[in-house]
Amino acid sequence: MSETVRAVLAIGGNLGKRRKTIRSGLKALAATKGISGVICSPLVESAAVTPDGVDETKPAYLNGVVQIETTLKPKELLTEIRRIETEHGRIRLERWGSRTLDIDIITYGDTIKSGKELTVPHPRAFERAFVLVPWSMLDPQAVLPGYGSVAALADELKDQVWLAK
Ligand code: A4P
Ligand code: MG
Repeated sequence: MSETVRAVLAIGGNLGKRRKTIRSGLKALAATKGISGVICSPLVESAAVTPDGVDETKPAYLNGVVQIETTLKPKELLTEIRRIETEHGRIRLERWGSRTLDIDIITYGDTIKSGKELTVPHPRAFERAFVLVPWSMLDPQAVLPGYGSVAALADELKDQVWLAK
């Protein structure tokens, strides 16, 4: 039997019926062999962050953070989340471009690794309000390996997101 690891995922999108797509993405995660105990944070809304900075002309994002228990290895988990993104109409055109559904691996247990295909913890999680704020709501005690308390990091950036209606 493979070891069960707790992983934290970020889920979000800014195109189409955002809440419906996220809900469907969560169902797809829960239905995936090797993934159990799917719990999602409250969803927050924020302006699109692009390589040129915040762009309020782009559709706003809806984001949440998801805790899972998994027996999948990190690369297997990445394969499954890519499959789920594609099934939800994700098309990759430009870096940080608008999308129906994005799922990123924020942490995988306490693993720290930097690779071509996968880096965990996610290299930009520490500076992203749309990850830190919902994560701190889901788990006020959470720690981002290498950076410390998620709640403390979230507190610095909380003005950048708002609770989705
Ligand atoms: N990859 C490496 N590490 C990881 C990881 N920990 N989790 C690789 C997931 N993927 C990881 O990702 C590009 C490649 O990163 C993958 O093929 C994988 O091998 P992608 O999902 O195809 O493209 P992306 O999401 O545009 O790239 P990236 O760099 O992950 O984007 P970010 O940093 O996640 O930013 N603004 C708001 N308000 N809300 C958002 O959710 N998201 C982004 C995407 C930009 N602006 C946003 C939001
Ligand atoms: Mg991504």
